[in-house]
Amino acid sequence: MNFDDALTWDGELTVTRYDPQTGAFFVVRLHSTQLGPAAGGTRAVQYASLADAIEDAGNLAAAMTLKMAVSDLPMGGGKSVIALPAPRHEIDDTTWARILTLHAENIDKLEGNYFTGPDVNTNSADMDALNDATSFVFGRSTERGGAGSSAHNTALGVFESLKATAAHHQMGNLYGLTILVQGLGAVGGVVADLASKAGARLIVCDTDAQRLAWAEELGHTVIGVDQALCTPCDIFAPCAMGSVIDRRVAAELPTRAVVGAANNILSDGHASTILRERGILYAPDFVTNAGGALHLVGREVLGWDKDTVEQRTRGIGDTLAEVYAIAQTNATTTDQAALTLANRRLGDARSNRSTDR
Ligand code: NAD
Ligand code: PPY
Repeated sequence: MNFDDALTWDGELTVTRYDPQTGAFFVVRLHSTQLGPAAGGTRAVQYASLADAIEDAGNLAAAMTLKMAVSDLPMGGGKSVIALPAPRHEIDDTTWARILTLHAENIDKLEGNYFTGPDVNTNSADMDALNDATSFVFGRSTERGGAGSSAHNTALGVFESLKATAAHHQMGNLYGLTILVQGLGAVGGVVADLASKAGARLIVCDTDAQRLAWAEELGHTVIGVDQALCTPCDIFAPCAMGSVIDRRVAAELPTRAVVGAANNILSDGHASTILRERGILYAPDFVTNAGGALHLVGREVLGWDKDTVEQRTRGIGDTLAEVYAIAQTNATTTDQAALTLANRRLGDARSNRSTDR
């Protein structure tokens, strides 16, 4: 086991558990409870090593802290990772049910300091199953009284971010722009749809042939997944997985802007500097993909109706414009500017607490 991450991570708590019966390894990481209980989804994927799973959970939990802070939501940041013994589609129903039962136990033991929700490979039906054994779950099905899938709202926030980015970067509106969407899943599919209706020309890729057939029927240009980082476009929209842009990719990506749904798009602290030097406008992911958090926390914690959730999600475009303005004023990367905005809120919470005493 590599302990480097444990020694350098700046979060509050890491919980791990191994289940020999299924081979699943559970990681729950609470990065911050400063603004409220930590919240963030449960991701169930295979990892090359347990150390990778722990590190991924830590990076994702830290991003949740920033997402909640920039979105003005009264929650902290956390995330669960279930490192699976096989690809999700190869895991049978009985094994999956046991994995969810054990994970519900993990969450329940945290006694409300952490709320989970859907993430990669978990959905509202899985949240219903978790809810059989713990109440600290967002995103149950609407039939079970939950907020349901957050994907549509996440896509709406990404769409607003595309518009705000085009406007700021002298590209006008989306009409006639070429947008490359990597990943046509629950979020990327809707992003492509909204952008296409706004007059953009879509280039798309996915590993799933069914999704590509649907895209072709709609008249989008389909490319191979290995072409995603070398096909020229006006805006690159990563909506599949994170860590797609390291410093090498940043130096060559043939685009004018990056706006996506994926968490932790940049795998490397230096990538944002290189993008900036090349004049590529990067929309920080924890700002653009906050529509899911606004939906789940808005509906289930703050009692917002659908219109309020939509109005707040459309406001993501204004938050992004503020980030771009800070970056210009401070002559920093947009990533640094978004951190400044998030830390302002985290700092306000700290100073409010000390004046309360
Ligand atoms: P999803 O699983 O529905 O979609 C992902 C899609 O990407 C699938 O169609 C998959 O086949 C495709 N894909 C996988 N590997 C690929 C590759 N190498 N190249 C191209 N396509 C590939 O997931 P989703 O809910 O649409 O989420 C997409 C991303 O957005 C994830 O990174 C997720 O963490 C992030 N995100 C989602 C939400 C939400 O509300 N769903 C909120 C915040 C962030
Ligand atoms: C994310 O937005 O990345 C999530 O993990 C979804 C989420 C948001 C807020 C609470 C729980 C899950």
